[in-house]
Amino acid sequence: MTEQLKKIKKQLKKELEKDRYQHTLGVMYTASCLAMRYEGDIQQAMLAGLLHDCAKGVPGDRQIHLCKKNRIPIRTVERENPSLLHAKLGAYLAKTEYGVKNAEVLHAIAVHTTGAPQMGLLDKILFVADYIEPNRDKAANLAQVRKMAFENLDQAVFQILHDTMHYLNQKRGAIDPVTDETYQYYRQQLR
Ligand code: DGI
Ligand code: FE
Ligand code: FE
Repeated sequence: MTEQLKKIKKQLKKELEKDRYQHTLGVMYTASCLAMRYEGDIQQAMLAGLLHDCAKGVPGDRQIHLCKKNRIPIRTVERENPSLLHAKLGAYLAKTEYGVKNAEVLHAIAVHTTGAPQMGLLDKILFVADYIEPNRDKAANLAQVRKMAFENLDQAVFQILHDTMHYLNQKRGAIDPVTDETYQYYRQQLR
């Protein structure tokens, strides 16, 4: 593990709740495995995995405050569901508080909750790793998605979006237009 990763890991251990920290390590190692499988940059995958939820411990009202203060635009769906904000705010904090300079890593963190149409390899690796890491146990079709992740990454991205839309519809959660757009994009891609 690089010195940069070791240092950030120590910092996050203090910042995050125990379970969130364990999840973060799970995503870091799962992302590294996916990078091996798809010939991505392993260190970048680990860095994105380690930091992706770095803003998760910040309370909703403070997330909104920090976004306003730092001129990060807040959309209506984000104001109404501040849990969506930790991705964008996380990318900002990764840059300003944890010293990450790599634009691809920051982008992957920024889109990790909703996904985005035309995601790059690192974006997809983080999006999938977040869903399948070993500590996860609640999502539908987990065993199937875990296997699929190592066979066809785009298919796994689509399946996760499909199951997330279903989950949000069932619990009547607001669907972020970006989640919907991403879902439609990958559905079209796989036709
Ligand atoms: O931060 P994590 O819990 O590790 O994972 P995450 O950042 O992917 O957030 C997962 C939650 O985000 C999950 O409960 C589904 C939710 N989510 C994803 N897309 C949307 C969404 N929630 C709303 N309200 N709208 C969305 O479009
Ligand atoms: Fe997250
Ligand atoms: Fe996460």
